[in-house]
Amino acid sequence: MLTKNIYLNSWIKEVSDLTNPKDIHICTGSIEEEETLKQILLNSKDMVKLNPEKYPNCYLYRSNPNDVARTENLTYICTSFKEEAGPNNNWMSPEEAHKKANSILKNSMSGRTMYVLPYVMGPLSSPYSKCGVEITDSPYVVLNMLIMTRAGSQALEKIEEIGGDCFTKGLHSIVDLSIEKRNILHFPEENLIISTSTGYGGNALLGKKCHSLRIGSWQARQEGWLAEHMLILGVQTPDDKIYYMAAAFPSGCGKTNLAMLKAPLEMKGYKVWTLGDDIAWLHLDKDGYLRAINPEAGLFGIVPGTSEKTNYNAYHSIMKDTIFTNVALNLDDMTPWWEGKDDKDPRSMNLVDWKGNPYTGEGPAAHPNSRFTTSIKNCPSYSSMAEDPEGVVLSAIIFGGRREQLTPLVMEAKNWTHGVFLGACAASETTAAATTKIGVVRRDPMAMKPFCCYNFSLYWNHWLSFKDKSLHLPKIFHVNWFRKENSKFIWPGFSDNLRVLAWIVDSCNGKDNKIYTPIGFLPKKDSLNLSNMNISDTTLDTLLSFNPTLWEKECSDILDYFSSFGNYKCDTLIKECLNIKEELQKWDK
Ligand code: GTP
Ligand code: SPV
Ligand code: MN
Repeated sequence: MLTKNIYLNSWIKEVSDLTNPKDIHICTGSIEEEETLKQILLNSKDMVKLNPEKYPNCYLYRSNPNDVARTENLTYICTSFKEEAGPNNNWMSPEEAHKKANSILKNSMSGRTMYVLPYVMGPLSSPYSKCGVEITDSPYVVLNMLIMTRAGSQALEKIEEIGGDCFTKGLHSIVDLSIEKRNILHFPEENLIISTSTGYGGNALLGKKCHSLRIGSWQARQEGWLAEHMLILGVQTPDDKIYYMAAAFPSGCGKTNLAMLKAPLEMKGYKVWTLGDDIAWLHLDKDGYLRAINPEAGLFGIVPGTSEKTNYNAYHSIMKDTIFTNVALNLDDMTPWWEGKDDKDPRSMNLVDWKGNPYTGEGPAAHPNSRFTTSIKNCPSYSSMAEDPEGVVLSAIIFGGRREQLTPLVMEAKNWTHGVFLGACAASETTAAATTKIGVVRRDPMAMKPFCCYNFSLYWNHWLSFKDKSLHLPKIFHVNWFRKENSKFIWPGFSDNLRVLAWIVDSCNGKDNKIYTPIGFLPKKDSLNLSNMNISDTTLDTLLSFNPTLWEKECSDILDYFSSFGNYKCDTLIKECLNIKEELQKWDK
C-alpha cells in the first residue's frame, strides 16, 4: 500500500501505468531526502553548490535556455464550455487536452524516478487551506516545492485524515523539454492540472500559479471566496498598531519589493511586516471582516535588481538556504551574481553567464527573470502572523500596474463597486516574467490576466457580490510607482513607497487627506509625508493629478474592453465606467 488514501493510490497507479517510471518515491520532506535530491542535480551538473562560507546551503540551478519564464500561449483552461473560460483564457476541450497529454506522457518518465509530493497550501491547521499532490519526474521541482509549500509527511497525514479526493491533482513531467510538447493544462471540473515538457517555476511548481490561482479562482467562485495574485503586508505605525493590506500588481511589477519594504530613515516608528509576496486567499469571516492567508510558505522572487539598497530584506533573505535559478556565477569565489547586485562591472569579474558559458559582456549575465527560492521565514521582516490559521483582517486592498503615463501615484476608490472597477481596468506594461513581448501595455485586471481561470465578467461579478455580504470590507486603492518623464522614473519608489502606504493608513483612519475627482479620490498635496525627498512641485503635480481628456479616452478603451467578453457582460462595471466618462466630460479641463 502506497498511502492510506485509496483515491491517491489509484491515481498514482494510473499515472505510473501511463508514464512508466523506473521507480516511485513518496516524498516525506526529510533532510536525507533533500540531500539525495540535491546530490542527483549536482551529479548531473544541472546544479552547482555555492560558496558555503558566503552563501551557506545555497545552490545555483540552470534551466534549459528555452524554459525560463511562464508560457502563457501554451497555458490552457479545459472546461466543458468555451465561454466559461472566457476570451481572457486559451481554451481546449477536456477530451482533446487529455488525448494530447496522454500521447505526450506515454512512457515519458521511463528511466526516471516518479516523485509523489503531497502538499498543503496555507497553514496546516487553517480552515482555508487546501491540499494537493504533485506527481513529477523533476528533482528540481520537488526541492522547490518543499520550500514553497508545506509538503511531505505532514501534508500526506492531512490528506489521509480528510480522506477521499480532497486534493488537487497535479501531474508534471519534463518529458524532453521541447517546446512542441509543452502544455500547461487546467481541468477545473476535474480538480486536475497537467504540465508537460517544462521545468520553469510557474509552469512546473504546480502548487503556485496553477493550483493557488487558476484552480483556486474556480473553487473560490463556487465557494464564495477570492484567490488573488496579491502580496500581504502589515504596516506598523508609530503608535504600534498594525494595519494589514493586500496588493495586486502584475508579474514583475513590485509585489516582492513592497511586501518587504524597509522604512526610510525619515519615517521613524514605521515598519513593514511581510506575510506573503505573491498570492493571497481572501475569506469573509463570520463577522464580515475580510481575512487574508498566504497559501505559500516560500518566496520565488526575481533576482535582478535586488541589492542591499533597493531591497535590504530580500537581499538578506537569500544569503542562506536558497536555490538560485539562472543567475550568473562568479568563478573566483563561487558566489552568485546578477545585474543590480552591486556596482561592479560584470566584465571585470570571472563570470559564467546564466546559460553556463563564460560571460562575454554581451547581454545580461543573469537572466532578467532569474529567480530565488527561499523560505519566507528567512526574510528579516517576516511576520509570524503568516502562520495564523485564521489569517489577518485586511484594512486595505491595493491594485496597481506599471504605467509610464496616465495613472496617478495613488488614488482611493469611492466605494467597493468603484474599487472593483479600478481593479478591473488596471493595465500594465508587460515584463520578463512571461515569454510575451516586453513593455506593451495590456489590460491586466486585478493582476489576474494570466491566472483567472474563468470569464473575467463572471469574476468581476463575483468580486462585486461581496458588497452585499459585509459592512466591514477593506477600502480599495490604486497605485502606480512607474510614472516616467524623459524616460526616467519620477517617483523614487522602493522604500519611499511607505509614504504612500502611510497615506493609505491615514485614510483608513478617516483622516481628511483627499479630494474628490471623477476617477477617484486623490491626495491633497500636503497630505503625503515627503520629508527629505527633494521632489519638485511640478513632479508632484504630475504624480498627484489627472488629465480629464486622456481619462475620457481611457474610459472609451475600458468600455471596449468590458464589451469584449462574449455573451457575458458585467453591467455594473459598464455602468460605472459610463458614469465616470460622463462626469469627465463635464469636468473643468
Ligand atoms: P513576480 O514575482 O513576477 O510576481 O514579480 P513581483 O510583482 O514580485 O515584482 P518584484 O518585486 O520582483 O519587482 C519586479 C521589478 O520591479 C524589479 O526589477 C524591481 O527592481 C522593480 N521595482 C519594484 N518596486 C519598484 C518601485 O517602487 N519602483 C521602481 N521603479 N521599480 C520597482
Ligand atoms: C509570476 O510570474 O507572477 C511569478 C513567477 O510570480 S511564476 O512562478 O513563474 O509565476
Ligand atoms: Mn507573481
